[in-house]
Amino acid sequence: MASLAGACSDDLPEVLDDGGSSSGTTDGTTTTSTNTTPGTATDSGTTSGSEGTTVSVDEGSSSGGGTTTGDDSTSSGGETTDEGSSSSSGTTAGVDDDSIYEIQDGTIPGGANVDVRGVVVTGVANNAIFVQEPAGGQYSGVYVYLNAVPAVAVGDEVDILGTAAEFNELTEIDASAGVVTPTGVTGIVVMPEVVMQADLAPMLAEPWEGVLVRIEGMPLTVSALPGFSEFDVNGGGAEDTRIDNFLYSVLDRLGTYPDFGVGASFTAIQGPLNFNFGEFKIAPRSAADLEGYMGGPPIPGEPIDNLVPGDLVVTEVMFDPTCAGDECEWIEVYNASGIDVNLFGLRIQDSALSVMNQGQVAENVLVPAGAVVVLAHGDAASWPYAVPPAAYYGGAPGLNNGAGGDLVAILNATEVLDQTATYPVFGVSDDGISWKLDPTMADAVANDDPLNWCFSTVVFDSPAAIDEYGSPAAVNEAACAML
Ligand SMILES: [Ca+2]
Ligand SMILES: [Ca+2]
Ligand SMILES: [Ca+2]
Ligand SMILES: [Ca+2]
Repeated sequence: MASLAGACSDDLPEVLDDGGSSSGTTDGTTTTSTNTTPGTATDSGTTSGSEGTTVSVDEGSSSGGGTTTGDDSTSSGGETTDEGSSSSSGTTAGVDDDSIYEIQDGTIPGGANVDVRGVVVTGVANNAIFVQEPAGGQYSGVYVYLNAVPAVAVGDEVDILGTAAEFNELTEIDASAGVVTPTGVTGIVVMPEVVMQADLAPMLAEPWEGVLVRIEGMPLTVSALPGFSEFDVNGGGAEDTRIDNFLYSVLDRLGTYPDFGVGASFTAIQGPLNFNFGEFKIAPRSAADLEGYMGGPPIPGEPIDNLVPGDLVVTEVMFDPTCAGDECEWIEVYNASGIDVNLFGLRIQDSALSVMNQGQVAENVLVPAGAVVVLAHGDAASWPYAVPPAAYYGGAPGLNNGAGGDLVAILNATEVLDQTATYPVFGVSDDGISWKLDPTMADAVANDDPLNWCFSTVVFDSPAAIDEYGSPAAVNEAACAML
């Protein structure tokens, strides 16, 4: 998965949007923040569904490759190398066809230019694809970084010119300066390799990296929600398998998966085996890759995907707490819907309004009608206050402390449910003082007006012996602090 990190590096800076004084320390959070990055590339799957379109084609190679790769795909007998097929395909004469096997098993070193022909697209992300040798087997798949929206679809046969790369333990073809050329053959069905969950244990999974794999269980039960819109499943053995949101996100489609959570289950899950942040992950590509869904225990409260803009209101924003690196930023959310709501899946963004830079509530948070709750950046380890928040949303977004201020937006799977006005900043004067909405103006339209907000006047906690001002999970006071 070397490339994912490489692939995403372009996006990383934007994650750290906490421009304020804290930026140095905020960098520390990058690990977590960036983890969101691959995750949230999610809906790319759909975006890139822009099939039909043609990729920028190198006509030189495609003219030769068209026939060659056609042959390649039919000669799916030998799984060892391409050599058999390339030699067998007389048309290829003179073309040295590198295979994915050679790239994945190290025969071709990182940094080498590669010319891979007649491989099949098995997954499409927003700036990358997975491809596989039609013969399948171990070492048959690889991640291909494009740095552009792929103009190919699952099942397309392609030729690839690029560079073999190994980065953060991920093997990839970097085709960002190369070319991916459809041969014109489409609709090729690559059968997934059925593996045991134990085969995907960290020490054993390497040969399957990039390969379309499938696990089956009786059933595969959701065992954990680690955040970042991913989840773990367990079919009864010792090994949990992480399910990625890189190509398709269940957590962003909770309407499709009612009562999703720990205890929900599937009978089979398949997708290319991704690798990032030290974990192998199966990346399903569509609902079809997630078979036999059964909901878990009923989840209390109305799911956020049934809410409409205005049902939830952001009423308070601690954008510059005094803790290190602003790891303990928090927001307050008011349930104005009139019914009890469950915030599971709620996404939190800042002024970038970017899925590349968002947090998400990954647990059930029941908010009774009319109640306010606190949602916090980071995790419990970085929370300095006596009263815990209702939930943590992870390492992104970072709310800007610097010039221009920032805002908070909260979203369900499909739309912004509420967005605040842009808060003003006052340098060190606003440190540890929350920005709060006038309690008589607690609605999603009134909070668009910065004149309905001001800074807090009441001390709520004194971590590290420094007074901090705000009213987390309590109705805001009317008074305003003058900064
Ligand atoms: Ca901040
Ligand atoms: Ca400040
Ligand atoms: Ca609003
Ligand atoms: Ca409050």
